Amino acid sequence: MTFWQTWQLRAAFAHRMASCYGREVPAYNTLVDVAAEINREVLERDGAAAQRLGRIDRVTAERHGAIRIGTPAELRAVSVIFQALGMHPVGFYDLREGRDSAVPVISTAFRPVDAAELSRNPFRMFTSLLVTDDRRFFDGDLQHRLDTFLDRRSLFAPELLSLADRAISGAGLSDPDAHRFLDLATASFELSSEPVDRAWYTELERISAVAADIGGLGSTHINHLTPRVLDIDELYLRMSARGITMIDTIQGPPRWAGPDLLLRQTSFRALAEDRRFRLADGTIQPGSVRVRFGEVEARGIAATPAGRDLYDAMLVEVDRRRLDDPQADWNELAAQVWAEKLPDTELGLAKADLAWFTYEVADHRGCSAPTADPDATVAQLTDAGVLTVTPIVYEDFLPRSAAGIFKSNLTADGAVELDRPGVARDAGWLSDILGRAVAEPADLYAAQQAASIAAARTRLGLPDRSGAVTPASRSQM
Ligand code: OOG
Ligand code: NI
Repeated sequence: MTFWQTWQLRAAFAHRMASCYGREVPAYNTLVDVAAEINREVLERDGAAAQRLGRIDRVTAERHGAIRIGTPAELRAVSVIFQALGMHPVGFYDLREGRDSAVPVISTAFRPVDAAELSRNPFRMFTSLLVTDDRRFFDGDLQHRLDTFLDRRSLFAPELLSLADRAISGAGLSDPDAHRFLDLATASFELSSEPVDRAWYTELERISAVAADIGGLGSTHINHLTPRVLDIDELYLRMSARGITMIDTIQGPPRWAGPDLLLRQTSFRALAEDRRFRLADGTIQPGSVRVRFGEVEARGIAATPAGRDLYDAMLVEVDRRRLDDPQADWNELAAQVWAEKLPDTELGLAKADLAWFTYEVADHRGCSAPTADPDATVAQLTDAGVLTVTPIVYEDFLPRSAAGIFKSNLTADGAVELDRPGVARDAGWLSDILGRAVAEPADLYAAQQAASIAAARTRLGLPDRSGAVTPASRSQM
């Protein structure tokens, strides 16, 4: 290759992260093997239905990673590297809020945003930033020492950042530059063998293992890399059967009879990894930490804001029923709630405006459909067989699941003073730090759905009404 386009850099980066992480955490390779084995079986069993939410080659290659960063300046730098890979900040997640799972970070996900880029390679990175000035976690003295420590470290070489700038302005890199860029980018996320300051790490760990993982080290590293699987319940059983300890649950929606919605995730428990520690007297001692785990996910259809509200309300309802019946199986209760409240077909979800879809003119109608009534709604045209629906895959994350994933891998709860005032952070703050807008997931899905409706109307010779469709509005045609 003489010139590497943005998506080729992204695919190569994802690939390199996988080799690096598989070397560092070999159980990850087992997870990938089992996921691939299950995907092959589901494809054989379900045929086309297995590819309803993405072609099998996309699903098999699909990964998300997670990294944790210490300062706004570090976050800005990492954002430039991801921009060079065609990955843009989407969504704002505040993980400090959970009453029993508070973690001192806020997060966003860097990912491709348009459909063509997603189908070339959907690699995304869940990126968390430590909030050192949040008094619920860090007092003034500790914040000061933490900030000083973090300001002294340098995670990304200037050469890497200038190659990233070049990749952004040129929409890719020449062959030698691409290799250098990928080498430097990958190395930035490799686990360092530098000894860890024992006293400092332990002090932070008492507050939060996540704080220690970020602020206790002189460098950053990939925390986990997550393959996508088509049957996560089966994966959970098969990993357990191989003697790998999984966390207690699958996070997110339950297994149920209707279409997959949003995102289901689970992980194996963080493994003890060898680290060298430097003691106060300067001696180096072997030890271990448990912060990295292996996660796997099953992706479903993207929910509209109304669908998200319903999702949140259903989770609350499951919690409520569980209080009444603590022995009940969570999945069973949840599947009941889902069956009561959620339409169990794609079309039902589309008509209730609970999930996002793209619409296309059905093949047999050819280029023009003279009977299409200009006033017909999307639902009417779909019922009449003029339009077909295709679900839009959920490309983002879920705050409650993310908090659960963080939490289920911590060995201790840490110390948080929830009654102290926190420090306000939101998507606007994050956009200012990054110097580019953090996209709202719903806007991206709404635009994709609206564009498909506009294209279908054009094909049917109907007047353009795309101006009438605003983000997250009902899907009237
Ligand atoms: C991130 C945890 C959240 C997900 O997939 O929801 C996450 C982390 O542990 O750094 O990865
Ligand atoms: Ni994850």
